[in-house]
Amino acid sequence: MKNAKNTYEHYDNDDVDFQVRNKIILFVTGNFHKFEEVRSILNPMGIAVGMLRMKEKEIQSDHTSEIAENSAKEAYNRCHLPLIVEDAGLFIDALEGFPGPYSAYAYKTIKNKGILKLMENTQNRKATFHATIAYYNQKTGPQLFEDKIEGEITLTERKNNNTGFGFDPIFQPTQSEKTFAEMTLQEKNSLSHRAKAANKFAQWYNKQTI
Ligand code: ITT
Repeated sequence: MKNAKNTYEHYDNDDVDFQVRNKIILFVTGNFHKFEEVRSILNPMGIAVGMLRMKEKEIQSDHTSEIAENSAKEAYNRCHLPLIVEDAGLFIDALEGFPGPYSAYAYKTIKNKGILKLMENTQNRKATFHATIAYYNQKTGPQLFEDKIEGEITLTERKNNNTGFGFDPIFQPTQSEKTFAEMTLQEKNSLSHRAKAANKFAQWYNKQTI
């Protein structure tokens, strides 16, 4: 009993809070695919990550970095735990960067078929996926990690069963013969915008003494 009491005395609320805080990062997202992709990068690098569905209203901006930074601050102000958010977008050259920051809306409304329709007579199929991961905790404030992957919009949707999400069936990275939706999670993670940003984040995080 004495030991138990000592234990409680030792780990007062602040200590417990501190210890838990430094073991788990929350990924604030409503998208389970994104969570799975990021978790499969971070876990092997010793970073445990939990998914928190707490959708904030996103600001409008042309840059995924501004959206991610703002969302991270807003989410931190609500839950006061170390967290990441990620904002991604598909920027299509021939459509002047559309859907870019409007990717979620475009996917919900016109979907892949609508994008292919817009590109019907277009020779220039170049497109880039951008991702920004924003980390936030009280000590570091916002920290941003960005990357991108170039490729092209395919002529038709191509996918394997149960792999990929969103624009994956119409995006083929330059280095590959497959669309993202024809790849395994590991294959997508070896190339993707999100995986590269997650790697940058993990390398930075593992050097911190927070
Ligand atoms: P959050 O809750 O994390 O915001 P979301 O699905 O709204 O989830 P984003 O705003 O980052 O995510 O991305 C906008 C859309 O872009 C997303 O819904 C997908 O349709 C598409 N997208 C993003 N990353 C993608 C990827 O790796 N592969 C295919 N489509 C992707």
